Amino acid sequence: MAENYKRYTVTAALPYANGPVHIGHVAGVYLPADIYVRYLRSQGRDVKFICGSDEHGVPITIRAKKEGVTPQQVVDKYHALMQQAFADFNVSFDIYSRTSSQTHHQTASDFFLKLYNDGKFVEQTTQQYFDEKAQQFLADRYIVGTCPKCGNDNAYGDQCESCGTSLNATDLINPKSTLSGAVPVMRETKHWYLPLNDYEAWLREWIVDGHKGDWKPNVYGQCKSWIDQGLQPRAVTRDLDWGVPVPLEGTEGKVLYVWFDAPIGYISATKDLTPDWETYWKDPESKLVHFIGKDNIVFHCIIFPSMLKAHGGYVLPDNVPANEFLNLEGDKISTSRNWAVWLHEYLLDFPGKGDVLRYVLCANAPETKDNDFTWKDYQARNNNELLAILGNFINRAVVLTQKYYNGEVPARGELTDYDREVLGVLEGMPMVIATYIERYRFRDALSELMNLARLGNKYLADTEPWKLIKTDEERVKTIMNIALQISASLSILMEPFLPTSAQKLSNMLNHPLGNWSAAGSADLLAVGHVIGTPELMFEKIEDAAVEAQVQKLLDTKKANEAETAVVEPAKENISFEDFSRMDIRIGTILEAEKVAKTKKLLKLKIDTGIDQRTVVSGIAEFFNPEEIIGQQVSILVNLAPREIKGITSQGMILMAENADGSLAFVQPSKAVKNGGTVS
Ligand code: B3M
Ligand code: ZN
Repeated sequence: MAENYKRYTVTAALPYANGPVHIGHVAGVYLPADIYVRYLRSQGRDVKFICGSDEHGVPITIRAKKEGVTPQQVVDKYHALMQQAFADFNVSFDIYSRTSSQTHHQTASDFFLKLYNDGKFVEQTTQQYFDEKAQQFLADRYIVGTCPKCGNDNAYGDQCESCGTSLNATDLINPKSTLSGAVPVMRETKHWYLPLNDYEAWLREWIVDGHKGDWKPNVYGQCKSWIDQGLQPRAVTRDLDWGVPVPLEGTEGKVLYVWFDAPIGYISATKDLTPDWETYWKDPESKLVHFIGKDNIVFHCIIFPSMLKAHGGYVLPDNVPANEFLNLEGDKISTSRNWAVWLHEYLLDFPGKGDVLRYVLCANAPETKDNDFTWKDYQARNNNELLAILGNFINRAVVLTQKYYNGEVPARGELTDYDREVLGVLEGMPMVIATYIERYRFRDALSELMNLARLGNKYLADTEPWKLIKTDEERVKTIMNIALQISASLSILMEPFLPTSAQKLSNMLNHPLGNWSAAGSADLLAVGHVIGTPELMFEKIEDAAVEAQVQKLLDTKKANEAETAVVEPAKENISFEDFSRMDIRIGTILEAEKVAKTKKLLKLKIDTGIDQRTVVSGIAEFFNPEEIIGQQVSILVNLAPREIKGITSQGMILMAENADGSLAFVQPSKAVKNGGTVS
């Protein structure tokens, strides 16, 4: 495809090193970026794929506090974990750097100083929120309150994640410290601001007029609406002790705002990667593309470009193909609630199945709207698509070639109309897929790839070489040649999406993965070329495997509910005499039956040691009558008898209530003689 650019600088959002990577991150950012980059490389284009851990900011210090360790320990742990998970998942970064690196601190400091010296900042002393208990200024995620735009009660001091609005802490309604829960007071402090209002006209021209139509509607729409509302100066420093120190005299206790330093991390990482980094960032023939999630749009489309513009000399992003969010089994993915499928855990639970997840997350990517990941869909897409269509086609082509021709590619004879039609589709496919990829429409690209496999499958099913071999050997040679050419093209075209499977297929065909431009050819595999041995590209995923994952999520849900359940406050004190008036004994359940026409009631016969008596108890929802016979329970024997549904209940069984409302017997820890007192 014709492109005016000579080289590509592709970045993927730097994930906060405050937790592992989950499938939402993967589907939103890292997978589309990796597909794009692998495709560009296959096209022979010059590309650098940049990422690294975002190790500053309040998300890190909050996590450190929660885990009872230092911020450095937090970032060391999660940086290593994420780097490994990305590598195991075949995300092909050219560098995975980190913002705590020396290079980054230097680069970010220099960037700040250049803007400072050029008079691009406004210095302002203002009243900011301060937590008197924690003795700390509250910025960003240290403060929550109600979003003035959408009413979300949990908006952060720098952004509302519900509506995406970028905020200043002073915009919040009813602000509260997340450190102590205290209502903050105002205190004076000095900071440096980037006057975004000065860039408004320029941003309008560059985005609103310049990128209409080529930026995704969700990205374009958000940008336009911010610009239309009017931009305000934005503080680029913070009163915190974790981050890149402000490189000015007399600024102890101040660091660069994490969203000021993090995007500069793309530049520092490129510096660590290549001495030629400036070409990738400054030459107008370099195409800069930022892959991000939708909550990062304002930072990549408004703030960072304004920083680059203020600095001068840098290229601006050609595109920012932000995705929407992926939900999990109908619920928003959440690190704090552990509602996620963690990439490193997935790779442990499903060894060798990285490509399956890549396939499912791309096929169902949240490109234009939020989407839902379910384990049922994961299983279905593997079994009905990867295995039944792609795997099945390849397997037939390779196995039959081995069987009929000892693996030698047969020559085509005369072509039928059907053959010509199939070869025509094959020839056009690389361009169709490329066009989608270059427009960041990865779902559509993948779906076309599968259409090619589907066509191959149908071609074999229609022509039935396994039957024809008995009557028309010559015709079968043509059919198998065509099936093999489709397979070879598939190996090239699928590589960006399914790199491990593509490599397997290339081994099976004994043909190296070629350049994109080779795909589509009817003569990719030469006549007489000997292919390799068949191996399985995909295998069936059984119910048990996905059920185990669903169970894991149900356990998480339960644990969350238990954690958030309120423990009732203690009742008023009573005297020992009050207590000793209660006569509680250990007894044994002799009989149990449901009380007719009720949902909750069981009629029990209990040996209290004193006598055998009837007790009506509201426990039927939690116990089967048969299963509780013989169990020991605690019973209040001197409770005045009560009439319940026409039955006289003599006493009350003591029950303990769980967070989910379920009930348990209060039982002795070892057998006690019936009538034993509880005191
Ligand atoms: N760490 C936010 C995030 O993980 C942030 C991205 C930085 S990209 C320069 O959503
Ligand atoms: Zn909001």
